[in-house]
Amino acid sequence: METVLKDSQYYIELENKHGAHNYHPLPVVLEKGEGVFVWDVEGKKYYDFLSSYSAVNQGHSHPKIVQALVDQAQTLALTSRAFYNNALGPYEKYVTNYFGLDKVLPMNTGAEAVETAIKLCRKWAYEKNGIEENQAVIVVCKGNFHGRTTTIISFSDDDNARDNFGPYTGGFVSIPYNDIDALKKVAKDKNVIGFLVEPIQGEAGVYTPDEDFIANAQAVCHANGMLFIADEVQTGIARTGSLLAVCGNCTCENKCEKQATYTKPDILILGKALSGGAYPVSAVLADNEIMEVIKPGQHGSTFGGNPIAAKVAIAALEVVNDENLIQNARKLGHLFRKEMNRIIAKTDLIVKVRGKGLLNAIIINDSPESDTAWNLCVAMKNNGLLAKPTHGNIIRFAPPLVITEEQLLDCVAIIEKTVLEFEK
Ligand code: IF1
Repeated sequence: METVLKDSQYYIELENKHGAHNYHPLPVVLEKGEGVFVWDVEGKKYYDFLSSYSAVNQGHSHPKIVQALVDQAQTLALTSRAFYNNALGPYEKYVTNYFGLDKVLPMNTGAEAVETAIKLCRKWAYEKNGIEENQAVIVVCKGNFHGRTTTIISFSDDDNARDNFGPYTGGFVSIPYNDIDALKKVAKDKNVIGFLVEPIQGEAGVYTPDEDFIANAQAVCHANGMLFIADEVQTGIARTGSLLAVCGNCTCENKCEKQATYTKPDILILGKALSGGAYPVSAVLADNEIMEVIKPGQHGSTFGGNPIAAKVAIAALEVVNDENLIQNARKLGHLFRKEMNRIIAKTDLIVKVRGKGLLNAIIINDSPESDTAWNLCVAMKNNGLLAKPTHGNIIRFAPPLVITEEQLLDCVAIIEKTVLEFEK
């Protein structure tokens, strides 16, 4: 029998041959993860500085989350919502209390949760706000990323995400990010019923708006009969050094609904880290007067609110509290940006670092069309740290939030060494 060498190249070729080419991964094949580390099939160990796009905030294979997953999988995995199950109710109580909104609608992926929020906002506008049939308009921002469905890509301005997937869904208007005057202007139209926004634009390159933008945007929404819809799929659940990015810079210990600077969304969208990466779990939260417009049969999902998801999400949210991930992300975020600025002073290769908590990006001194950021990521990979470029010349840095100060400084040393050795 022929023996096949199952090295990285083998698995890369397998994906190339049998998988759709809808991604361009860094050439590394992972087989194991634990905390902040992942290992490739050759046994090489890396720091994960992407965290599966901020899904693995709690670290890879967190024992408490894995235990919840295994226990529930062995007991009851799926009932559909045709029947009640004894895991969903306790989760709904827990998650609504955790985020300070009355009700939750459970889904699976981020894009599904965004779709849910759009449907909820529209239905509320027609039934509670007197908008005429089919006239509702939702405001979104240029440079947004909210997922991959046909409706969501309809209001993307990323050609790659959008081109040749038409015809597109109407009912959206786009304004520049961080432009409160533009929001005020479009809000005057009575058919404009909501503002869907990322509190920090992740895909656009970790673009942080002015300190007061989110609070001002909510105020504009409320003054004009609009719902303020926060997409915290990427920024939520401790990533930016607060429970939610809409919590701003408040120093209170994790009691978000009491924070002075908390801008409570009318509709809150969560995904990714809601499961710590163990399972696809997303959610839309809103207060009763909004959520009650959805009646039986009007929205749902086979897997949404399944017992495994419910147990996994509780465990994932408990870990955030147990291990003080909010405080850690905030503290180490400051340290990380300080260290990056120290490196920037020594090199022409990096122009700038920006971000909040442990969602950060460095801007590479080359054009978005260049392959410099990609090559730098390959070089960092070879030195034991995994990160990925976005928009050509930006590299996002988002380690699991369980990272220690010592590990973070170890990563800074890898980044520094790679940058200083790097030849364009
Ligand atoms: C891909 C980025 C991250 C999101 C926000 C909804 C969703 C996402 C704010 C949809 C998803 C992803 C998906 C991933 C790349 C990615 C991403 F690079 F595009 F910006 F995270 F950094 N709202 N973000 O960021 O969630 O349906 O994927 O569960 O390859 O599409 P999903």
